[in-house]
Amino acid sequence: MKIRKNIPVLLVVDMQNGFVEESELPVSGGREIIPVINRLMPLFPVVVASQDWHPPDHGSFYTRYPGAVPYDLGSLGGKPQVLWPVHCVQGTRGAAFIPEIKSEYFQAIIRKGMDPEVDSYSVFYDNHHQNPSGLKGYLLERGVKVVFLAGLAFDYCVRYSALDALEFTSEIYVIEDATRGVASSSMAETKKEFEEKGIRLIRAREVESIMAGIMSHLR
Ligand code: VGL
Ligand code: ZN
Repeated sequence: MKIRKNIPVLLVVDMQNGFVEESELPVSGGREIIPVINRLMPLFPVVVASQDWHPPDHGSFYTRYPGAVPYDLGSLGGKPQVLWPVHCVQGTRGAAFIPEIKSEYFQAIIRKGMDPEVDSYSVFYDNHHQNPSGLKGYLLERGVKVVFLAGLAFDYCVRYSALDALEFTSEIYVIEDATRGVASSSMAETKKEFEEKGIRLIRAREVESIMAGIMSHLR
């Protein structure tokens, strides 16, 4: 039997119409990372995408709270909750993958945020850390030990997915020119937390050389 080790995955987080400029929950510079991610995907033996996939009455939407405006801080299920604009509603254009992203490289797609009573930033768990998506088991069964992350948004779904990946590996790389964030304050907070937890920020051009090193050990 071939012993597989250190298999790397590229997690492509929420590259959906709803998160690009002038869209539902706009992330500035979101479109700029499309070609970067398209260039990176073919380098990876495992590529998994996530898709924010909310019901129309999701509890993270400001529209559920009379008098609220988008980006207010509210609460949901007893936890602080940013009240987001309505975004990524199941089956709508906002929820669909950005047409320019080469989704043919996605080997698996994990949808999240379906439960109206809890938000789900991480691709691995809901925000209460109660319901797993199954992605951890999928990756472990495929021998994945190194996690690279790209996509939207750096300070929310990329952040919490990277932190949850610490459960099964300490080799986590967030590709800084293949991600964009919602707000500068939470982006600064994210960078600080990544530094404290040993999650590394790298550039797309460094990925190639790191991957060459990893893949040479796999042969
Ligand atoms: C996201 C806020 C709400 C994300 C999803 O993909 O980062 N952010 N839903
Ligand atoms: Zn969402």
